[in-house]
Amino acid sequence: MKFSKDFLFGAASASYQVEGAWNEDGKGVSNWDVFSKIDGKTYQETNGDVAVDHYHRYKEDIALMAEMGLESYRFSISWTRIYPNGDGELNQKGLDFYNNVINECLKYNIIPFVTLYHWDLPQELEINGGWTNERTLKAFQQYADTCFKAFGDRVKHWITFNETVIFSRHGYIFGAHPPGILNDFKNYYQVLHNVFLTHAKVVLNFKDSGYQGDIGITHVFSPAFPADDKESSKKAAEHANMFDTFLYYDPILKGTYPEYVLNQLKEKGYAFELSQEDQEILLKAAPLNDFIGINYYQPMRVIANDSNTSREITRESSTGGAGAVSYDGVYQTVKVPDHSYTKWGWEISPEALLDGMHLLKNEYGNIPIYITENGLGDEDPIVEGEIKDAARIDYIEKHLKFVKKGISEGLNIKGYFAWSVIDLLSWLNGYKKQYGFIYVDHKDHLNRKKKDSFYWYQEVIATRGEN
Ligand code: BGP
Repeated sequence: MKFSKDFLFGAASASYQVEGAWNEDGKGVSNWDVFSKIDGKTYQETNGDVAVDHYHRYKEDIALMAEMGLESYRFSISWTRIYPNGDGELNQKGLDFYNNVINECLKYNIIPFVTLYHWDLPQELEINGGWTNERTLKAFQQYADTCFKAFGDRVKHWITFNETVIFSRHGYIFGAHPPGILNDFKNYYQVLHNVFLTHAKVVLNFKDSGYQGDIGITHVFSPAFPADDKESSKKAAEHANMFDTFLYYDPILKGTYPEYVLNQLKEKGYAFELSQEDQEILLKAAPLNDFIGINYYQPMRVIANDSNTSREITRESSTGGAGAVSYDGVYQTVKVPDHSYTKWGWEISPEALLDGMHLLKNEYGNIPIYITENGLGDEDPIVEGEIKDAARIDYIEKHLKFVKKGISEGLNIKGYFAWSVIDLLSWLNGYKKQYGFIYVDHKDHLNRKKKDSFYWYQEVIATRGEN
């Protein structure tokens, strides 16, 4: 079986991770521009000031994407290029840059798949409370509308937010993302809700204003499975899915929150403000989502957690990725000895992607799914100047096989975006954790070089994944 003509083969990036040019052409300062320079705040050896200089080299990069045969490029817009302070004055040069990127994609028939928010919040908004402040919620709606007006004649695929849960959890519980706060569960849940509500308002505006195209959100996707055969682990997996999947997918796709989680939060004193009006907005927007984007790297393997004492969650636990989550008295994630893991301890399980997507279908019906990120973070071997990333090829090949299987089983999967199109800045690991099809030589003027996986993906796209 081949992938159909309509299935989109893509690859992704995000503004802070690739662009650089952090203070050029009128761009304002983002929370990451500040946070990544605070000593001890991140694990990275460096920051995104220059990143891989995509801002100046987008033409070269998009030409390489075209050579690879890429059908769609998922990238994000840096809010502070458009509105340097988040709201207030508009920066024409920022609009010009993204107009150029979009036009360059279209020149090669590459479909631009645009994320409005991939974590780089204007610092002016961050210091005034970030996503806990109504001003940010309003500013985002204005920024989104500006983008729809400016680019909507050519952009037909919009993602409002990338991985709400990761930037909220890392920002308010792990302290590993801005604003760098530890263990503030109350604000973590409040921020989640504020962002879902903002998403709903943006979707309603998009549809009411008659903009043409598809709009959705991208969530991290780490479906939970029992780590062993114990009944208690099965129960723990059900609960983990409520906390770590349905809590995010329900408000978007059903317009409600899972009762079980709301009750748990009430008991622990973490309940967030949820007005009648908010609930009506969520309910109204839910059926208007055109797709759901899922970023899949690994599942969670869980067992019960009976502890009632609050475990301190630190930045150490956040580097383990989604697998390192635990909720006291409910569940905890564990490593399973005979499963395979990446160098960074992320489990490799293409089967769990398929099982997880069936879980989504059972819960939400057959809403179109785009896999908006999936890929292998590795330190790629260089042999005589060639980048021999066989492990990445193996990883993506296996995941695509299960995507294909999912389609044959009736899942409505519309496209696959590998993370990432080019080597870029990993939020917590600097430049040494590589994901790209294109290598960037940090010792030699950021020169680009095609990896083995570049040629492999080119062949996959050309043959529509026949092999
Ligand atoms: C996702 C983010 C991406 C990317 C990816 C890999 O959560 O949306 O921006 O960074 O994870 O993560 P990491 O770089 O930490 O390995």
